[in-house]
Amino acid sequence: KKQKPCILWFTGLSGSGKSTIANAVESRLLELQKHTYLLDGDNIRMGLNYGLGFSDEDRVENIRRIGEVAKLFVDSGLIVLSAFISPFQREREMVRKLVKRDEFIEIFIDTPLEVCQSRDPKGLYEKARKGEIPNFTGISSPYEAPDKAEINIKTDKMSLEESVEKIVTYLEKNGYF
Ligand code: GGZ
Repeated sequence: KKQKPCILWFTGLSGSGKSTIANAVESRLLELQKHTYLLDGDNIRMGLNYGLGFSDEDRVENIRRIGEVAKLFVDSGLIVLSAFISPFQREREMVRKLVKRDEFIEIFIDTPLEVCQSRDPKGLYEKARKGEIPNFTGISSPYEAPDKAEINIKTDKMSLEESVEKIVTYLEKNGYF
């Protein structure tokens, strides 16, 4: 089935729902017989970027490498899904410029910090508040929200199904398939 390659760049706080939504979008795309690849902490921070931590410098390098890998997959014709906090506007813009204009689709998983903190699925926010995790995004390290993301998802106002629908509809309407 025809498809136009692109990067679906998810950004948002820890616990915002990036991975959950990216995984659900990928499942939906596979049902539609699209060819995809999902980049996330499990396959990147454990491998290619093993050894990088959470200082500003390491996060910049993390995102730079992910951007370059995403570009390679776009060259190979895939719809790439990338699910990292990617807290800095500057690096997200850097990745945007690596590919053609319509090949970078920024998706802001806009979940308020308070909601992420109350979800706290891995107990990381609690640890961060106690000072046990340094440079924790939203607590002791900044998150720069996008101001012109192609797609905004408010997870406290939309279900997972609605979020997936919004993203897939955007791709259909804009001629990606
Ligand atoms: C933020 C951290 C930190 C610190 C470990 N700050 O909820 P998670 O666990 O599964 O997702 C978070 C993940 C963030 O890694 P990214 O590669 O997406 O970050 S970035 O784009 O900023 O490079 C969290 C865990 O790693 N984690 N320490 N200090 N998140």
